[in-house]
Amino acid sequence: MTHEIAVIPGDGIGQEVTPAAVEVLEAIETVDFEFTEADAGDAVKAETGEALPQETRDLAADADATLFGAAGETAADVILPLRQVVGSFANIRPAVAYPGLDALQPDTDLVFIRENTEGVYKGIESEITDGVTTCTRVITEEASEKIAEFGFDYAKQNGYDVTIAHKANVMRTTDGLFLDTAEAVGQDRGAEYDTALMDALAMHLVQRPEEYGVVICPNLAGDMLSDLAAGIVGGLGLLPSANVGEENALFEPVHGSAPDIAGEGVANPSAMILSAAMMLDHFGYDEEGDRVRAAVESVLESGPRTPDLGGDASTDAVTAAVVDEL
Ligand code: GGG
Repeated sequence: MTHEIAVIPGDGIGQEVTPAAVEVLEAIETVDFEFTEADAGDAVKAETGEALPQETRDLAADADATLFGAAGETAADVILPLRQVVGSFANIRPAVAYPGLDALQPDTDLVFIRENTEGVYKGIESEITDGVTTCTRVITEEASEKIAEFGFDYAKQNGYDVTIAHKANVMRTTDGLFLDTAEAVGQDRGAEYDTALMDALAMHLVQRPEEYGVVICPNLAGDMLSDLAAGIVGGLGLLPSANVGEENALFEPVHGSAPDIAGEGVANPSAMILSAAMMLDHFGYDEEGDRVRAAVESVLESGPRTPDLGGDASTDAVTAAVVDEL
């Protein structure tokens, strides 16, 4: 069976790490992919006036899955609509400390299960008068229940404890609903779980991440806490993600376009390659997904490494080493 994959490199280092993931997937002889590339992002907007052309939307909608690189200034016009195009309601973001790397917290093994459709990322903003702006935060029972069910299922299947992150002491109505709904899901299942105020949780994740496993969070909190977790495991070059829907999915690194290093050929491809491994899992190729993760882990441990991890290797050299390991 051939899987049709939409490949959308996007901006900045997305142009460098996305081909790396495709190269790794092409090296797996037991799975057949057909890759079709499309444009999105700042550069295509500058050229055509549109950050997400209709043909790119259509490609992602019709594909079996999408590999996405990175969004820059046009993130709100690119990655948020793309997540809608694939019907994604959950963003899975694992943050793992790999052996041999100089992680601030070497015992970290976290998975953020981020609500992917609402919160402040609903994009309802306005300037009501000169110098006064508003943002409407949308939290619904339906979306909160769906992400909590997904999070509790994921934790059970993968052997993690559950923490529900919220700020219901301040955002009483919106996060009150998120918290009550997620707790009800846990109680219905007779599952054990903890709840945590997301500001205190940010500190505890830095100090003692080993006490946490799956963290179910509202949208913005999931985006921020996962970047924080990247900081304790060695940087954003290490965190993959899966945007999961009922029938379609999109896989992307947690990092953005990194304009400071874009074009230099030194971006760490690990997050993008690990996102491709999550895509293999998604299609049921668990053994192949594990092989890719093992190859990345081995290269992270023994090198070559890109400059973000203290090395001087290029993106291409790291990718070639991962392919060799495979
Ligand atoms: N590949 C991830 C990416 O491009 N991130 C840029 C960004 O701003 N993302 C916002 C989000 O993940 O919601």
